[in-house]
Amino acid sequence: MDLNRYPAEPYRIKSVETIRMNTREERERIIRKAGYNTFLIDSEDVYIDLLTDSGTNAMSDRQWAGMMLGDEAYAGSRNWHHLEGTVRELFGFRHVIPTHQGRGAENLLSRIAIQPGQYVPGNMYFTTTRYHQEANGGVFFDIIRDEAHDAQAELPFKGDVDLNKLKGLVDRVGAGQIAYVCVAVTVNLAGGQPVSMGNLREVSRYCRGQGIKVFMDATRCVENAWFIREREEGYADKPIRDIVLEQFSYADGCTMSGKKDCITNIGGFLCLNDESLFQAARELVVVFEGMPSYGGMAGRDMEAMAIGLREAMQEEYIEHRVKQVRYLGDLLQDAGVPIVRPVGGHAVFLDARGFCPHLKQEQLPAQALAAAIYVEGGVRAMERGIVSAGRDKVTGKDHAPKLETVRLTIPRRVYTYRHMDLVADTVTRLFRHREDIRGLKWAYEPRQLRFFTGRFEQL
Ligand code: PLI
Repeated sequence: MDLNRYPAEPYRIKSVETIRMNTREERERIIRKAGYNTFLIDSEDVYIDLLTDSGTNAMSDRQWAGMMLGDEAYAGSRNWHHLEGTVRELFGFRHVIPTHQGRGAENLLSRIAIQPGQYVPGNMYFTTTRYHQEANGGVFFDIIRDEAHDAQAELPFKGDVDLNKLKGLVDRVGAGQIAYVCVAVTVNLAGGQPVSMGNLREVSRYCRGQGIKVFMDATRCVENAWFIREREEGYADKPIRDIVLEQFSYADGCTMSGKKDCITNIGGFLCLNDESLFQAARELVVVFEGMPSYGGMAGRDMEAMAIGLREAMQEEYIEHRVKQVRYLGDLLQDAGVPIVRPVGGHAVFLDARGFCPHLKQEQLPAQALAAAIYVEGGVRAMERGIVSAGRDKVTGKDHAPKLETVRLTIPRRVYTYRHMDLVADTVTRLFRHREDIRGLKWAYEPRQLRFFTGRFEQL
């Protein structure tokens, strides 16, 4: 194996959790009982769990040691001061508001920064982000470059904002009708695709000129920084933490799911520079999350998050992280399996349209493919297509995204390269008899974020 292309783990294993493969017959019964929704399968019934990289991370010995230093006071916990100081130092924002996870921060930001009827332009939607924007009267408007919707377009920064789309919207509706611009680094549903520093700079310059605020979805900001260093001129020798800091210098604040790039199992926060927005968020956090010094987290969780965020910026960690994901992508690509190119930071996305050309989008090919992967080899993946996209709030019609994908999401520091071999083997075997995959129809469709708990039947 080429150790530069696929570096060895920069950690050794101190504690293990046993996993077990069940039989195909068992898995056929389990997936039927779960309504063909991988979210509804019990963890014990899964061999390799690639449902999400959210909260599924392995913490370090230092984080676990930090858990023992939890100061569980209701107010003014010392772990809060540690977390607040760490985020200010590493992200560069003036104010930090803790929340129980990322969507808690999205809820607060949407409530304080959106007036009903205002637009919220963003580089592709994310499920919970758009939910909170719309629940507060906002209208999501997609400003990602066109190629992000094309699984095969091989570009270094497929997550970039198309500035002409943003300018076109501002010219049409006026800057006063824009709540703020939301830029995700990286873009989850485009395949974990990064945004270039040049693009962040341009968006910031334009928005500042128009008096429009920019908030970043910082959830995978360290992975984004790694791609900037790998691909953008002038960054090859810059430390990751400097790149992260520069990214945020182009924003007025951010929402963060600590469950990803803080390498923890729970937690999040909202960052703001503006004083009046900060006051508004402080007033609201006590309603939805808890005191402004814990925001729904235990003291020990805040300690683990402060330590984890610093660990995420260690060079060896982030290089191994991104390249392990790439390893799985390369295996699948070499086997001829259609995947979203290039491989992003946290997951390999299978192109379900290419994998199941015999299924139409209304037959829910990605949902069916995720279920079939589980049956084939006990590997749990997630649908990221028409089911996740939900319905248009006004017309009630299904959003029909161009990208119909299944996400194989790699938890941080949890699995080895050999596990990736097994996943690739499972998916490749299924690919050889892909015409056996049957489409699905809804049996129960929840009204909000329907992918989490929806149920299906085979056609
Ligand atoms: O799951 P939360 O509430 O901590 O974070 C919400 C959230 C916000 N932004 C982005 C880009 C996300 O990916 C995200 C959560 N993602 C999940 C759960 C995932 O499986 O991708």
